[in-house]
Amino acid sequence: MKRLPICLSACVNVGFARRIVFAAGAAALLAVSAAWAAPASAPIVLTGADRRPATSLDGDWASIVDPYFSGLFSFHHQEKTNGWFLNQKAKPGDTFPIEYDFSKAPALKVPADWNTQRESLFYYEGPIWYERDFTYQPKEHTRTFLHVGAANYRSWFWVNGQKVCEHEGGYTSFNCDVTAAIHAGNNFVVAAVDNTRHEDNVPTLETDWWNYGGLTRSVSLIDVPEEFIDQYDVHLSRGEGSVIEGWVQVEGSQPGAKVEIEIPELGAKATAAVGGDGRAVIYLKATGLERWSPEAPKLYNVILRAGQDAVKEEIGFRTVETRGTEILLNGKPIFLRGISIHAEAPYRTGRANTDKDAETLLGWAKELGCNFVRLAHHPHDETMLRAADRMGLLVWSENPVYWALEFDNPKVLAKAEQQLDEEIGTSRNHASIILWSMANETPNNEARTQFIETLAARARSLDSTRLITAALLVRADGHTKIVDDALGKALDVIGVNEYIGWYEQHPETADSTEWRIDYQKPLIVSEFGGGAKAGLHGGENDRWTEEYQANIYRHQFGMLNRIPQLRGMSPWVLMDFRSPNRPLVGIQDEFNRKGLISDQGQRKQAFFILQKAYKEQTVGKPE
Ligand code: GCB
Repeated sequence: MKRLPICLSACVNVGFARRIVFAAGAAALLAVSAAWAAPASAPIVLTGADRRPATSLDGDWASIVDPYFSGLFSFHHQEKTNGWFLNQKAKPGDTFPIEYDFSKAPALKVPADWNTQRESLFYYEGPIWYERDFTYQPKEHTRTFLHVGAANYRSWFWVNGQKVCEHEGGYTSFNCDVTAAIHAGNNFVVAAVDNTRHEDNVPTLETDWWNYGGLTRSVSLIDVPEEFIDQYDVHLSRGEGSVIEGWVQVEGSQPGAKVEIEIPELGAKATAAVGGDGRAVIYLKATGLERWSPEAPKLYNVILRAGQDAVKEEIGFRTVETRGTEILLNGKPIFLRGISIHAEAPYRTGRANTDKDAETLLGWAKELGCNFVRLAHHPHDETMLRAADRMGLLVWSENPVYWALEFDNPKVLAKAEQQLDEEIGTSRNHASIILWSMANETPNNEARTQFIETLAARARSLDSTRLITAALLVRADGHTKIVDDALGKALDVIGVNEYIGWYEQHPETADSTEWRIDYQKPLIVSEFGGGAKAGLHGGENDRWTEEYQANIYRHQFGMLNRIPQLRGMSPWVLMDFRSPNRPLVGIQDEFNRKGLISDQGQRKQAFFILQKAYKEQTVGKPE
């Protein structure tokens, strides 16, 4: 199916024919937004983009800090036609001044947040411009995408002065079609990235993590043939023994075009024809298939072919479902021994985005005895998911619907939907992901419930093979914790956060706490814990000491074991992480200290308490 031009729902691709008008002085300050072409079709996702040959644009980019966004907006706040995206150089005889020069501007590294690169940017919230020169040799009959791993929060991209896209949402990847803008030889790409928080963003003004800005994940150029594999979903059928099913979405194809799937190790191969919607439905008998599990995280090389295009993937095959209050992995009840993880980089701080970050964080989770991680509070870098697949860790993947969004604002719903589409579209082939989480600690009201029910229905329609969850708030009546949030109806697995012994009462209060859960569904206690500064010691009742935190953990296990439908837990949190809400000098110093491990890798006492409980399986039971 031919779909041109292609862009994201929030990524507005400018029509191919549009030309930048070079003009001088105030006359150039024309509003151009109105001239933009609306997105003509569904966005390009490029599932498995990290598996495709690519030209990396990582490294040093020239940067200009632009707090008033004067590189894009005129003094009367109209969008400029001669903004800094033109990357102009002053020439003798110019009739107007060029007040910026990327060639003299200091560098920022990509991929990385800007906050931890330059002291003056530590608290910065606003727009920053990036520019990078590159040489390129476009090939005939190919399309070229600028693939952006993530840009927090809003971003604009131009190639050789021509606008190629805009995107909103800081934690998902997107693709700008640059085919018409790129040429043989020297090229340049300019990006403006703005991490200003707004009430109608997803997430909104308030969060409990650092608002790291910038091109925080890798940027590359990906060439594909005119007919190419955009998205695919390859998974084990729940129903039949060893049947692999799913679909492949081919862009630029004609109905009837052939798609092939091959798993060489199993000697399995099948072909399917693309339908009128560009999608080929896969059905492949895979006799002798070894299932993926935390104990044996077997991955197979899977090759997908369509016309001249091919993607070589590594995919694990497993099933996940619920039966009453049980969670079944490959048909067997499982208890999720988990830990929550923020995308904070170990040792260096900043946004986690490398293989090494992923291996360190997930290595610690393994050391703890986990078979499960909650990747909070937004989609993490693909490197985390690849590592979880390899290391055998089950994953709760979360969209950034956090605390109190503007739930009655349809535009906010559209933003959340777009981010959910991107999350599922890009990460749906990871065996590790078993849960899509729709939200964290949202207020219990009708607008909220409707909003998240809409998201849950969308997630199910995009992917019926996984379970839907959300981390709910709990109310209390005396010593009884009550889970009756209306949102529970829309979930397959109920997540609940509680902070007995930290935000309420004392660690021992857990001993006499009972739970009333109004849903006969599996329950995960998705957060509990308390803060401790690594190396600070004292009595069990001295807040901020390792002993106090350890005491919270000790008292939780008995209570958790009294919840009949408890099927998992992911205490808060693996490692200390930066948050501006945590200014307590000498203790927090702008870190949330609820980590079991400090940001410098020191294990706190509670780490060993939880490790023992997990290794000896004294907490939790699968059925
Ligand atoms: C929560 C939030 C999490 C916070 C944590 C805390 O309930 O879900 O984002 O960081 O509590 O430390 O207060």
